[in-house]
Amino acid sequence: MHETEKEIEKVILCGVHTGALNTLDDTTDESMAELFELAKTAQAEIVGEMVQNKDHPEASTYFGEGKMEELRLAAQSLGATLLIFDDELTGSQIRNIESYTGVRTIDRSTLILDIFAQRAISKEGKIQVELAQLKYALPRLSGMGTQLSRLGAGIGTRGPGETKLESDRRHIHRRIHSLENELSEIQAHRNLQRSRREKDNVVVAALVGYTNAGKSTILNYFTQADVLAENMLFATLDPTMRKLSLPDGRNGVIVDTVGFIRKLPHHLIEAFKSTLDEAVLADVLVHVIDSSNPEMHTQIKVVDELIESLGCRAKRIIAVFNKCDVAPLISPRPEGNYTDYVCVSAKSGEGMDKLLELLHDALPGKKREIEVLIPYSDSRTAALLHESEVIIEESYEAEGTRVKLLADEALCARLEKYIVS
Ligand SMILES: Nc1nc2c(ncn2[C@@H]2O[C@H](COP(=O)(O)OP(=O)(O)OP(=O)(O)O)[C@@H](O)[C@H]2O)c(=O)[nH]1
Ligand SMILES: [Mg+2]
Repeated sequence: MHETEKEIEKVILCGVHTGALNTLDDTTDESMAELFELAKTAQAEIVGEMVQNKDHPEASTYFGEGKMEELRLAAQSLGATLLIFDDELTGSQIRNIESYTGVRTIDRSTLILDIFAQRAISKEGKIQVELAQLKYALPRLSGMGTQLSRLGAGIGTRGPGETKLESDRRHIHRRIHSLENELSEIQAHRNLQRSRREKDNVVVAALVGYTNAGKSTILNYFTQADVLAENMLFATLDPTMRKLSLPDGRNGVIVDTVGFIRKLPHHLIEAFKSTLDEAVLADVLVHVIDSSNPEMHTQIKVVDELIESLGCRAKRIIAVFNKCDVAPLISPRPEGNYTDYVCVSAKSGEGMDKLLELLHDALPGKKREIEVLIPYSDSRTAALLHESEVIIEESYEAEGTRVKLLADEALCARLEKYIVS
């Protein structure tokens, strides 16, 4: 079969610079740079960029009147086929901008959703993305361009166009309902797996962090997982779980999760709730930070805020300043919400032992090495130790059996009267 090559979109990126540099919602230079990366990730060709200094975006057209005209002319002369705005647009803003410029218009959220749609592999991931897309589209139907409800628009406010809109709405509601049902079935399966892990005392560490920070590379380092780790945004969508061998033999699992980014559409967070639960319910969070990125501090803030909004603030959090092979030296204890921190390079392996040590200490059920002397009269305790396979060294002496072993708190308490060191 022939597949016609997808035409490359020629894009102009648009944003408003409010000057309020300390708020994360502002369209700063970094946010525009990120929009650039996102557009590139979606395989667009960026032909221009337009930023207006303004207290806040205009309600009707986002840009002011003069800037709109400038945008219209620029779009014409550059042959732009798509305008991407850095903030979420309303349905009427989309409609107004499109009819003024004659160019299809989307916003940052739509772009992120589009990238997610390209990346989704698992059934769960696909459902989550579609759900987020539909919920995003619903209040914007009348402005959504040709895909859904263009028929009849512009002729009159009622008539066939309106009817089409209504049936589109109904259709979307039905679809949302059926997707939510499917998702809750998958969720039930996930819960079952989780309760099995809990029953087996499997401890869980979840990798969270800004997109492209190196989460998957860390997972691969520890577990030879072969998860796609790429220099691109949102390489990972599905949570990947791998066995983590802790030095004291405890059963651990490490989970890789979807990356965060500023201005992540809230419908997306909502739809990804079930996968993000893997992080929410983990014993320890590992916040992976790209310390070579000049925007490191903003990115830490974005992730901290998301951790907080997921209700995980009180969790034990290990901050991992990754990519230390190419990063400038980190100041002692950089700002952020975490219990411990470590500088590593998942690429060269530097600091990774220390990270494993921190995980070992932070995960529940930690074992420590003790030495006990068990009198020959207590054969039950000796048998118990042999069964639980925790013995490192054993020797028979006049007073009893001398055993060096790894013991968790419960076992330590039980052996207390025999402990010699
Ligand atoms: N120099 C250097 N590059 C690294 C290091 N760790 C990861 N990278 C690179 O950073 C890029 C992103 O790594 P990933 O592991 O895919 O990042 P991620 O956090 O999983 O990203 P998403 O899945 O997109 O959220 C890749 O090109 C890696 O090779 C490191 O320690 N040093
Ligand atoms: Mg990844």
